[in-house]
Amino acid sequence: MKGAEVIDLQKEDFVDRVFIYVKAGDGGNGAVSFRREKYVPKGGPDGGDGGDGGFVILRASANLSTLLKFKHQKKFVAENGQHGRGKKQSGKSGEDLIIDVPVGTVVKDARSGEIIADLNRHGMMVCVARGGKGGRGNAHFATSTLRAPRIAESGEKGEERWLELELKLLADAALIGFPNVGKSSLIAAMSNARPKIADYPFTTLVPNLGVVKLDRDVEYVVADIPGLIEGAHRGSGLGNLFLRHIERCSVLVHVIDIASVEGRDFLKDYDTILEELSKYNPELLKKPQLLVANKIDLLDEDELNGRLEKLKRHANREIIPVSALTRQNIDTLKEKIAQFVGESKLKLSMLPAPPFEKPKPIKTRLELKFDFEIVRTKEGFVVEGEQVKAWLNRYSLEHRDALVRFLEVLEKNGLSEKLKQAGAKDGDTVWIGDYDFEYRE
Ligand SMILES: Nc1nc2c(ncn2[C@@H]2O[C@H](COP(=O)(O)OP(=O)(O)OP(=O)(O)O)[C@@H](O)[C@H]2O)c(=O)[nH]1
Ligand SMILES: [Mg+2]
Repeated sequence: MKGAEVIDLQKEDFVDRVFIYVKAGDGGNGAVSFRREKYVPKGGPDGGDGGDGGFVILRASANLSTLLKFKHQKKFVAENGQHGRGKKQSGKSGEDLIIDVPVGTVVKDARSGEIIADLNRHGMMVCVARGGKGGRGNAHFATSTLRAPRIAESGEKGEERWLELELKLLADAALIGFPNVGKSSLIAAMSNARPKIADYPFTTLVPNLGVVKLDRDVEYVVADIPGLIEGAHRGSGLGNLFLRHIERCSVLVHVIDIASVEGRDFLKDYDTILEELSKYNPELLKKPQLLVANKIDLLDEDELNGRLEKLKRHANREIIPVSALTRQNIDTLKEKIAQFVGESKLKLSMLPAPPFEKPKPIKTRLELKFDFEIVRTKEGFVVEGEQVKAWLNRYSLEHRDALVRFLEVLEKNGLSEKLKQAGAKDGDTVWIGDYDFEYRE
């Protein structure tokens, strides 16, 4: 069992926040390839398509309570699509990367601050980066006039972005009970939370949260709620301010001072707390409740056993005797709470997940009609524009046919005319991306 971990909590809002980088997979390139057969000198084109890049998807999971795991890993990259090959073999698509986050995580674009999703139900998913579409192989480009096309598409780049994940931390389990019974001492013994502990009532003024981590996959958040007293539901003491925190927890951990240090009767304490809970909201009593008898170090064995027996008969539920001071039985308590919390999470995780429709991979639109500019530089005339860039990304012009085709498209959009206007003369150099030509009128 590993030690507990604690989040640096801001007292007022208990917000857990992390920034992560996500990158979807790039699409694989289409292949330029020709069939080779015996006795057939020139086979047809058979270059396969590239696979699509994997997506990055966030998924809400009831089994997580915090964003702690993102303190260690911040970079998430989905797999690229594989390139197409000869014999019309398509490249494999990249695996999607699914990242689990706790239910209640709000996902924002870190740059714009725009809210992308509020993942408030178990199983809810949102795509945060779309994979790039794979490029088509040359098998797609054969026409009656171009029977052996040397042309194929490159895969599109996958999306990438920084995300801000924000979680309003809610406790899974609430430690409740009279003042001074040792709630803060217990949260200190179970987690790394370091609340103030003192021998006077109402030491704790606002709930403290601590994260208890049993192993890699089991973690939960406990809240140390300020002491409740008789009349709390009406506003006596501090308790009523925090009863609504208790409403949001799935498990109640009811702490009793079995040694009666303050001279009160522990049976009466037990009843009073239940009564206050039920007067505030009767639904609270339906929550799973663990009964913890604290301060067992102050009693000798006979006395302790007698009292535990009495409490058991009175409350008719399982009791965990512990000492926050000597840490006796604290591990058992941690595991018992984990079990209770786990059961309530399991119920949540069995609800059907909301439907999710995966969006289409990224594919830039190539317009046949578009505008571009001619920029005169020392090296020659450069053809520039958004659509020019898109075409250059899509086709690698080292294949002659792709180059010819793109030049045709540019010509239809007035390439020669524009060059002339820009002052190009016979023999001048023209640049399109990394490729250069000689201008002829
Ligand atoms: N002997 C003994 N003393 C304990 C134990 N647990 C807590 N105490 C003492 O009991 C007193 C109250 O403990 P806290 O943890 O502050 O109690 P609390 O329930 O958080 O009290 P409030 O915040 O006032 O509601 C302190 O003096 C603790 O040292 C225990 O297991 N054994
Ligand atoms: Mg306290």
